[in-house]
Amino acid sequence: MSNKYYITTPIYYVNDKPHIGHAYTSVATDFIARFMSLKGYDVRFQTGTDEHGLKIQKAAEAKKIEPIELCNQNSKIFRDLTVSLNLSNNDFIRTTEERHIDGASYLWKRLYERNQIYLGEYTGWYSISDETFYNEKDLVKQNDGSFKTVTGGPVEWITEKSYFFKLSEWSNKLLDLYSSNPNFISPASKRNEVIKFVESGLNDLSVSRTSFKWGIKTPTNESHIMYVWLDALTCYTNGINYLNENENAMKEYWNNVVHIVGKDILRHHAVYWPAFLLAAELDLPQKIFAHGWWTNEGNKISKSLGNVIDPIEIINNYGLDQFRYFLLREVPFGNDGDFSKNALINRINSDLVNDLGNLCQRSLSMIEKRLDSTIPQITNKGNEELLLDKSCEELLMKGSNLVNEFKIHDYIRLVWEYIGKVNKYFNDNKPWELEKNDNDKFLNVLAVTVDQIKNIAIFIHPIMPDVSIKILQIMGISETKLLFENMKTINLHGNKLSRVNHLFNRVQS
Ligand code: ME8
Repeated sequence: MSNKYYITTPIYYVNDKPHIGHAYTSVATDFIARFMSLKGYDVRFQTGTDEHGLKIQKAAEAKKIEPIELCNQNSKIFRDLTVSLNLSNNDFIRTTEERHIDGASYLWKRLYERNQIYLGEYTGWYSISDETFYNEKDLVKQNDGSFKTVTGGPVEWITEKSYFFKLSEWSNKLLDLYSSNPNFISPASKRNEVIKFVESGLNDLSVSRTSFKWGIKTPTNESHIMYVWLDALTCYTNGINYLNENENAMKEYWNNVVHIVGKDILRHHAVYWPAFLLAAELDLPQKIFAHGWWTNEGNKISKSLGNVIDPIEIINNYGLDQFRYFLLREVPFGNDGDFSKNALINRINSDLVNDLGNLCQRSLSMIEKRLDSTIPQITNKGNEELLLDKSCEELLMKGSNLVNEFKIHDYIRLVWEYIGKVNKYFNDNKPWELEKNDNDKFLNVLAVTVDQIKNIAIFIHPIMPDVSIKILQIMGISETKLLFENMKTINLHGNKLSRVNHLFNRVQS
C-alpha cells in the first residue's frame, strides 16, 4: 500500500488580503498534514492563490493597476502568511503560473475531445463575489424586487456567448459516487445538502466567459476565457503534474487526496470538480471535507462591517501557537465558530499557561535547579506509572481514529485529558517533599514526568509546532525523530536540559 498522502487548502482569491477565515483553513489543513507525517506518511500539502476572473479584474481596475500587478502583490501576502502561520506546505501554486495554465488547458481539451463541452449562450444570474452562476430559486428576493445570494451578496443578470459543460448528464454518476463512497463528502450534514442539490436536478454549467479578458484562453477558441472555477479547481492536479500525458512520481499523490474547504465552496468541490474529472475520464479525489464559518463576536465577518480579523495582528498580540491552539480547540471542525478575544484569552490562561505551561515549568526547572539540568533515569514503574503509559497508548490509538474522522477538536480534548493525568501524577507525588525523604522516588517521579512531557510534546506537534519543538529541544531531542512510533524508544536519561523558560505568558483580559 502506498504511504503517500496529499492534502490541499482552497486557493484563495487575491482581490483582498487574507483574514482569519483563510488562516483557519490553512492551520487546520496543516494540523492534518503534520499529524499524518507523524504517522509516517509521505505527505504533500498544497496551498496557493486563485488569480483570474472578473472579481480580480475589477479589484485591479479600482486600484488603477494591471490585474497581474495586483496578483503579484496580494499573492505574496498570502505566501508570507504561510510562513507566519508556520505551515508545513510543500507547494504554493498560483493560477497565473505556466504549469497551472498548461494543466487547466489540458483538462479543457480532454473535456472537449470527449464531447462534454458545447457552444451556447448563458442568460441568468451571476455573483461576482462568489464567481458563481445562480438559479433564481436559489436566490433571496428583496423587498425592492431585486435578488441577493443567501449570504447577502449582490447578483447581476448577464447574457453572453459561452461554452457549456454537460453537467446535467452527470447527476446519476455523482449520486452513485456519493452512495457507494459515503465518506467522499464530510461532515454528513453537508453531504446530505449536496445530495439534495444534485437530486433537485443539475443544469449544464457555463464554463467560459467572453465579456472580459482576465483569464486563461480556452485552447479550442481564443475569444473565450475559461470560467474561473474550471480554471481554479485544476490547481489540485496541476501542483502534482497529474494533468498531462507524462509519467512522473508525483502523480502517485493523486491516489490519496483530501481537499479541505469552507462550506461556502463545497458545491464547487463536491459537484463540479468530480463531474469534470469523471467526464475527462480521470481519477477522483478520495475526500472533500467542508468546515464551518467563523463570525467575529457574533457578527458575520465583512469588510463593510469593518470587523475583518487580521491574523497577523492576533499573532503579534497573543503569539502564533496560542492562535493556532485557539482556532483548532475552540470549535469542532465542521461546525461554525465565533471569534471572541475573551474566549481566546481564557484558552491561553487556562489550557496553555495553567495546564501545559505549569507542568513543564515546574518539573523541568526542578531538574534544572536540583539535578544540575541532568535528566534522571526511570528506575521503577508501579501502578501509577503504568497507568500513565496506558493513557499514552490509548491516546495514540483513539487520537489516530479521531483525526481519521477529522475530529481535531476531540483529539485536542483527549491530549488535554492526558496532560491533566500527568499533572495529577506530579502533584500527587509531591516531588518537592520526596526530595527531603526519598531520593530514589524523587528522581523516579521527575524522570517519569519528563518522559510523559516528551510524549505530550509530540502529541501537540500538529497543533503548536513551535512549542512542541521548543520542549523537545530543551530535552535535547532533535526534530528528525518526530514520529509517533519513536515515542517509546526515545530515551531521555542523562540528557542535559538547556535553559528552561516560560512557554506561555499569562494574558490580562
Ligand atoms: O472561494 N470562516 O477563495 P476565497 C471560515 N478562490 N473560513 C473562511 C471564512 C470564514 N469566515 N472566510 C473564508 C475561493 N474562509 C476560491 C477557492 S479553490 C479551487 C478556489 C476560507 O478567497 C474557507 O476555506 O473566497 C473558504 O472556503 C475560503 O476561505 C474561501 O476563500
